[in-house]
Amino acid sequence: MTTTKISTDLIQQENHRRQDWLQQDYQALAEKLQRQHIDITTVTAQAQTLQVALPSWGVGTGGTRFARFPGIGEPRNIFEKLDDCSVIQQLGRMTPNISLHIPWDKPDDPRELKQYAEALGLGFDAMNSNTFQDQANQDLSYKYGSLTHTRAEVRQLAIAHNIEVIELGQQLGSKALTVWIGDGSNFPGQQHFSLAFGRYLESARQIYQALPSDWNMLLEHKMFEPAFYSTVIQDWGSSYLAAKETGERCLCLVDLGHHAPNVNIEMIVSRLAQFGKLGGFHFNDSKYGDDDLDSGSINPYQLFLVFNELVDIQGNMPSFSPFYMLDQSHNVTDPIESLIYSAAEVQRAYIKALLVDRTALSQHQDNNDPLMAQATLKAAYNLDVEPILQMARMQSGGAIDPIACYRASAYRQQCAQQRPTDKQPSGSGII
Ligand code: LRH
Ligand code: MN
Repeated sequence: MTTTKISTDLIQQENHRRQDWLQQDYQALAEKLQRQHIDITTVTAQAQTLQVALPSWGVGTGGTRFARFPGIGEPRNIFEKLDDCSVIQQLGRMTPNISLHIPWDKPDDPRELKQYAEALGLGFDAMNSNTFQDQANQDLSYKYGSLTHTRAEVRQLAIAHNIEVIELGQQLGSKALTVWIGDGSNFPGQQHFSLAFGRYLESARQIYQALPSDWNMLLEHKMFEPAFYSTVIQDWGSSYLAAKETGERCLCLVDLGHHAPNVNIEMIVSRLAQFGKLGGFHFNDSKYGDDDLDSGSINPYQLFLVFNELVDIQGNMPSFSPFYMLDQSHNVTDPIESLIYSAAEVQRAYIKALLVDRTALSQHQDNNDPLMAQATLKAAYNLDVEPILQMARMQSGGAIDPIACYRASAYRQQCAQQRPTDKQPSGSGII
């Protein structure tokens, strides 16, 4: 029996108040889709298969290098983070797994953590290593890099950390390791590009050798920050080359915020998938840099276009199942609300992509009819699929309106009672 943080009676009451309108809206959309020979119950069932992992580091209030303004009832440890994630899952029903970041979430007793998560009906998604910060008792620094550092002993320290993260992940039931490193340079001449990349490949191979046979290793590229002149794994090309050189189960992870403004990310998705190296996503949104804003909050059409590619790929490769995760920093909203809302925005993009008339689209492409090709995509994008999201949640025991339900539960206020806010001045950084 799963432990639940929100009373199921409250969810039923809140759903009961909205059920009739949902039925009306759902029926109206069903008739509209029927005209296109689409069965709404099939699409709703497909929507319920989408799962997006929650970032453990996104459950607490985030910050920037300037400041962090903690909210009330902040989670103080991984167990309270799991409690909050269980609320997101109970109301939204599409985020059953958590992606941990080590050592931020390093448990004293992995078995205890696994049992605690299982009691909440939660599991563990990809593990994230961290060689972009020095730990308190660390004698060798990552200041000038980690897996690509010029000194072998520093690289060995970073490799050992990644292997330790894999071993912990195995105890928790995870099936993937995400490797993002900030290694790079701030000035021309500071780093030898190919030597540094060569050191990366050697380190990645050593980590890959420790990878269990049913695991994936996900390489995450990023254009800049913390390095501001060059980054070793700076773009999808570098990531693809490294994944190819490292091994078959080494794939590329696309964090939407890690590209220059206006980069065509949906085409990068298509390329990586075409060559069998698309392994996962960190969903978020951004207007300028790696802003880590809520998914779909700035450029929802781009999120739709990414899923349009993913549905097309899935159509040709049924076994295609990338790791989907949110990677956001919630600086001014209640993180639980932002994660509920963002997961739903990812699901909305997926549902709209499922509704694209792909036969018509390929005809317009073959006939070089750009207007009708674009209009075919827009026809799906412009549909209001909210009734499908609500029905998918209600049918799987969640809330028709999860934000309203969350606020009615006063869960955050309860946490404020149970979790005294640390009066410490607001440090910076995301945890
Ligand atoms: C780097 C990144 C990476 C995580 C970190 C929290 O910007 O996207 O995925 O390790 O954020
Ligand atoms: Mn990321």
